[in-house]
Amino acid sequence: MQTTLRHDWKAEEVLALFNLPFNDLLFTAHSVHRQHFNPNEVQISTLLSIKTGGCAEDCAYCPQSAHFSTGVKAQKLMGKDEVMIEARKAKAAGASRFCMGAAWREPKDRDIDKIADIIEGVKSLGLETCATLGMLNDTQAKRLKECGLDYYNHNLDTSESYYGNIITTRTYQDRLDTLARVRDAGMSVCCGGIVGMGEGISDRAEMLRTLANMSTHPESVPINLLVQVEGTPLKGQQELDAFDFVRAIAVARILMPKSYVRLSAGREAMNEQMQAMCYFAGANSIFYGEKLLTTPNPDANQDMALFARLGLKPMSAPKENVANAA
Ligand code: SAM
Ligand code: DTB
Ligand code: SF4
Repeated sequence: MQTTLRHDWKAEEVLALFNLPFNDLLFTAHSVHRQHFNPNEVQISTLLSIKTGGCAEDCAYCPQSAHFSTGVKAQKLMGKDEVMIEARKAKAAGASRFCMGAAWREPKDRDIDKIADIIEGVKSLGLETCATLGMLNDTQAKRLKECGLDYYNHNLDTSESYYGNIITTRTYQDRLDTLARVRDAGMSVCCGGIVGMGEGISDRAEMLRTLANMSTHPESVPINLLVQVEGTPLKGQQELDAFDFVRAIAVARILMPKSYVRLSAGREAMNEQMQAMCYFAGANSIFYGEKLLTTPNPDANQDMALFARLGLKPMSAPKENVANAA
């Protein structure tokens, strides 16, 4: 079976994939995965919150929003030296990419000056760099590209129709505009979303269809399982059926065959069998290290033990920083 990259998926087609019998869906996704990737390699990124909490936005899932009392202590932007210590540790632990997250609606220009210096430092260690700083204007996107930022993460989070239930302080179009600026500036795009927020299958299908119908697929597609944090409006949400999460990974793989699909937040709540199923369904990237931004992630040696049991290998050399053919 030969897959070509498509950008014209129809809503019914994507929904039909979600509704396939589980075995048919997994078989298709795994076959697509094998055509484009070594199925036994996983890309490893480490995440660091360089500016934590106190965020002006009201994203209903987020422990860092100033609208909710979650116990997250607000911290100002970290200094370069502190970030470099963490980046060196990430590299020594085997990460190929270092992702820096800031709880901002959007950065100020003076923040970008500091971030540019940090990015140059991290890059000098031979790590790929990724940042997620909120909305960007054109000038900011160009500056980040110039200082050597490889990836920019900005998620759609959910479908356009469900979006208003989750965030009211910025629009879906705002997100698409930032993503277009990142692409125009020549950076690779890391864009995905969250499942388990009470959305329906059609919302998951719609979100993945929006990503797949972009003129260039995001190089990296993080699929997060909602981490339910005390104090956020989504705490107490009905837990997602594990198979529905695996289905979302499989459909992302089929729709975006050459993209790295990241089994992102939520692994603490997944057993090893479920994670193994995600790798089979086409996930080939993870966040590695005991913390995501503010919530726990499995210990690195726990992940390495699972990799050993499954015969998976971390991808060592940065080799994904190549924009997909359109
Ligand atoms: N403030 C910037 C923004 O929103 O673009 C960057 C940081 S923000 C924390 C990055 C992403 O983390 C969000 O878009 C969301 O997809 C994910 N995220 C945040 N809280 C989460 C949670 N509780 N569970 C799963 N994913 C979460
Ligand atoms: C993404 O899609 N997930 C990451 C990263 N991009 C920035 C963040 C997950 C955050 C989970 C909640 C927390 O730790 O605060
Ligand atoms: Fe702020 Fe980002 Fe959290 Fe939304 S997801 S509240 S923008 S840190």
